[in-house]
Order: sequence, then C-alpha cells, then structure tokens
Amino acid sequence: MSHRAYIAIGSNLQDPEQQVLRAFAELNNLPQTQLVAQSALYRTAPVGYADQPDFVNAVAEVRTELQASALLAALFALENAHGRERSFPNAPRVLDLDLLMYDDLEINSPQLTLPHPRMHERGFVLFPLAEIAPDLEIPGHGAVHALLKKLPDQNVRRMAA
Ligand code: PH2
Ligand code: MG
Ligand code: MG
Repeated sequence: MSHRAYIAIGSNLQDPEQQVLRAFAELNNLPQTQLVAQSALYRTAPVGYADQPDFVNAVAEVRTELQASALLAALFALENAHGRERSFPNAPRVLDLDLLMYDDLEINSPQLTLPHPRMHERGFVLFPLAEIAPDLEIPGHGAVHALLKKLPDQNVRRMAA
C-alpha cells in the first residue's frame, strides 16, 4: 500500500543549498518511493542553539510503500551518506532529514514520534510546508496555513529559485 509522508530537510554546513538539492534527488531514488512535491529553499535563522550558521531548509512530500520505520532508517542512512556527525543536540549539521508526518499516523516510541513534536511551532518547517500542503491538518494542532498565521517572526526567508 502506498503512503504519503512529509520530510523536513535542513543543512547549515558544507554548501547547504547543494546538500538540500541533492537530498531531494536522493529521496526520489529511495526504493519504492517517489518525490511528489518539493518546496522552495528557505534561508532560516538557527532555532535552539544560536551560535551556528544560518540554515537552508525545505520540505518534501513523498509517496512510498516503505513502512514508517523503514523510511526512517533510509533517512538516517542518507544523513550518514552526506557525512553527518552527531555531537550534541541541535549542533550544526551537513544534513538533517526529519520525518514530519506519515499519513495521519500518531505514534510515540523511543525511535520515532509522529507527527514531529515541534513541527507546528517551527517557521523553518511551516513556511516550506505551506507551499506544498497549506490545508494539511497536523493531528492535534490544526491546518498548516492557520498555524503559520499565528507564528511569531522567526526570520525565515524564501531564497531565489
Ligand atoms: N534544526 C534543528 C534545530 N534548529 N534551526 C533552523 N533554522 N533549521 C533547522 O533545520 C533546525 C534549527 C534541529 O534539527
Ligand atoms: Mg531536526
Ligand atoms: Mg533530525
């Protein structure tokens, strides 16, 4: 059976724009998976740990036959293939691929929480997501376009195509 998933892409090291563009292509190349929509790229101020370069962020929509756990493992493998190192939470990174939603699945396991627990309050997720799925309902939080309207300014700028 085919599932719809949204994935947040972020990078702030080693030519972030190219890292994100490469990630779109790699998502489309995952087994039993097609990229069906991609947002523009956004230049965003770091959230959480401020003393690091600005990020490039984007969101992808895929259709996949992979189960959520298999998709998560594939995202992790792509991060590693880009040379991701894991030092401390919110550290600068070459590539971050976060599973935001998988159909309307709600789960809370040590490996995976869906929907992503902070997606509804993050401008670097909501702005790109609103481009490709403004009416998407985030279980427990409401529609993307409505969440965006009440979001405080987080310094998220759409990049020229
Ligand atoms: N990711 C984080 C923490 N902070 N800030 C921005 N602007 N973009 C990100 O992708 C990001 C962040 C944790 O993964
Ligand atoms: Mg993240
Ligand atoms: Mg992550």
